[in-house]
Amino acid sequence: MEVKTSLLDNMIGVGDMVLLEPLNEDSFIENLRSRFDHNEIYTYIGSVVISMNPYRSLPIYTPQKVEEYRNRNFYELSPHIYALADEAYRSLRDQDKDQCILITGESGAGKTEASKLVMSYVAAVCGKGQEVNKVKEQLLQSNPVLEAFGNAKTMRNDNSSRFGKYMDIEFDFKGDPLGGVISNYLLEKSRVCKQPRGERNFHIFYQLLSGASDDTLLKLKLDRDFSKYNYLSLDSANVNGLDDAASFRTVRNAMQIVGFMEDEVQSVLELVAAVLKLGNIEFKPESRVNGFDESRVKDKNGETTGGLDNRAFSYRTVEAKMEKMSTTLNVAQAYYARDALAKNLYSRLFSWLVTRINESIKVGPLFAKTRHKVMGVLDIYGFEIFEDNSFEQFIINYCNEKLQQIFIELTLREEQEEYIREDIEWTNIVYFNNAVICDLIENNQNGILAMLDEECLRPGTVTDDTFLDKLNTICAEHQHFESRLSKNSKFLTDHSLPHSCFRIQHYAGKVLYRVEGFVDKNNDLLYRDLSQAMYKATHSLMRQLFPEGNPAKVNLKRPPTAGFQFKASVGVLMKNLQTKNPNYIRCIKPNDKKVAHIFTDSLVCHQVRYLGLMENVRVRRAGYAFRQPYESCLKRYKMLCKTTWPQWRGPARDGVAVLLTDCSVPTEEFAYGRSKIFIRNPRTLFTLEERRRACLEDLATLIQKIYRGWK
Ligand code: AD9
Ligand code: MG
Repeated sequence: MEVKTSLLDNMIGVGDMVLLEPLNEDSFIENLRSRFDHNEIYTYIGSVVISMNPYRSLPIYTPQKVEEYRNRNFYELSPHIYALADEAYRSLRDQDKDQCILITGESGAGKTEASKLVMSYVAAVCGKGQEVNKVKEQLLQSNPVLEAFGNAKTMRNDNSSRFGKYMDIEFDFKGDPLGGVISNYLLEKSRVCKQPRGERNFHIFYQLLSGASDDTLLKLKLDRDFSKYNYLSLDSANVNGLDDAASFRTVRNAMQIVGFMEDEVQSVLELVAAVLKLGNIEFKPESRVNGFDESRVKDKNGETTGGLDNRAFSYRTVEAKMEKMSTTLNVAQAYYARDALAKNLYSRLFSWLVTRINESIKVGPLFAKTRHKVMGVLDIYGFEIFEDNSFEQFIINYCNEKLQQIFIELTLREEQEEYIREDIEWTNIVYFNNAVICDLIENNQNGILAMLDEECLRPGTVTDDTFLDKLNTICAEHQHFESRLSKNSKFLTDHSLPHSCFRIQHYAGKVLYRVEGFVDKNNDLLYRDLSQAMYKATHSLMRQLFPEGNPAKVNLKRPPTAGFQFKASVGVLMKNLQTKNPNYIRCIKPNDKKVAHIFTDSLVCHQVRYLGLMENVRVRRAGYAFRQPYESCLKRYKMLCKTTWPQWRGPARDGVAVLLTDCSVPTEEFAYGRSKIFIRNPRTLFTLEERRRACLEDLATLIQKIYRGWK
């Protein structure tokens, strides 16, 4: 039987890099380019999908496309993210394997869009019925809500995720969605008070001011004019292609679908307004009291703080050994306290939103106890290199290192180890393993995060510089670490490294980090007076967000640092991912200008290199595209030959041998492992699948005939 695979025929370039001839970096990039030029933005490396950001909407996500890809084999049609989504969904439904979709790539490469495409595809093909549709709608509508509060315009991306998100979608045994759970990772809250040049605050602020009715703004005591608010950057307040007012309506609508009550929405908007107003509080120096400077709120119209006890900004109470001491804050400290409060208020509001959404989308009590099949979708902030990089970039890039590590573990290392385990002849492929960089950051004894924590907890004067000194002495020998004291010259290409900086050679490139603010951001402390003032507020959601402000619940224990919490939650995430079958989408950004039609070779090449895509193809090529335990292989295809059908008596391995000979599969196409059969070319598998399908159809027709005969 002649079977066509779309990976080779009638195609621009080759659809699967595994089939590329000759294979080298130039031909790889050229293949991506020619496909991109013809709107073919997806290309495979075996089962990995490479996705090029087209920066314009393509007509390839229509309901017809969904139908086209539905229940089709991965290699049957031209490469598409839908094929990956379909494959993942079907293995989950039919083979009972939990799946995860891992989407990586740098900022602006298309991860968030990809995650939404996967979710909408799965929603389109799974289950039907009123209840199920409601669940789907709620899961999908959680996206606009979280994006409004957690995304912002940055230099790299007009809709950049400033938080990490992992969503488990849960299905019942039939593959109908039951609900989901979202986990969020460290929101970049420094953005609330200050944004780098050319960037904006979180979308919701602009959306609220542009899109809310006059009446709502009046109630919130807000002005439509962005320029009235210190926390809103003005040079880039309006972004081409973003309609804040329309987005506001979308977000309100989405909140309603997700299940927010009207008074909850109101409360949320009140707190968003409170953050804006906090930013407008100003302080003036007051006379010196007992020899100390003291600050007072300059409250122009008496409304900026909306009932908040202003004294919270003027004093700080320290409790030690049952004693309470009040110290006054000077003007700089008062501003610091104000900003700390705004950042905390906003990020706690964000976490509350996630919790609230989870309440709505969680699996109903009727199903809570039965086993669910789970599909996890991970969409985090992408790797970032700015001119000035701070604690936030450090955390974001650490997270990306961990994901790269998972990719290496599961695709490169695991693949090679399997050949050894199965005793299949194999030439080793050399690849860069970034485990050393992960270790530099997260090692419990002398990793950068541990040293930062040590500094934060150490008594005495702790500054960013003492932290850097510590790094300089301990990490100076590390081959991926650079500082002025660095003894390792391998990566030290210039001696112009500023005093207050260190540099890490990440898997995706070198990043210079400025230590200013590291200690403070890691400490993430809020003066207790402020929490208490918040707790005293009449606003019930506000009180709820600052439970530690409850005087009855004074806890002298220090909360864990931001770095510690992040590391712990990333650790849990990695463990979770490892229990699932991974599906990879590797996103690539074609240019730095956020525009369509431009493909910058050097930029693409850099990403192809650091994502390890060439190594990925080599491992795939040197090896076998498909493998299956003998028993499963025999069970699935035994109908294709007379000898093994209907019951093979004997070892499964021998049965598979008979099967492959009967099906005339050339001997160079497969290899026998200890427990599995290895098949080299996806085409072979595809041919078997096609034949099986034809066989089943014949069988069905036969049964119908017999049935009719009986009648
Ligand atoms: V970041 O790490 O969160 O800063 P992402 O998530 O990788 O980044 P995102 O998905 O937000 O990038 O994509 C950036 C922009 O590229 C989107 O806002 C779209 O305008 C554009 N994009 C990305 N993928 C597609 C696509 N498949 N079709 C059309 C796309 N446009
Ligand atoms: Mg994103």
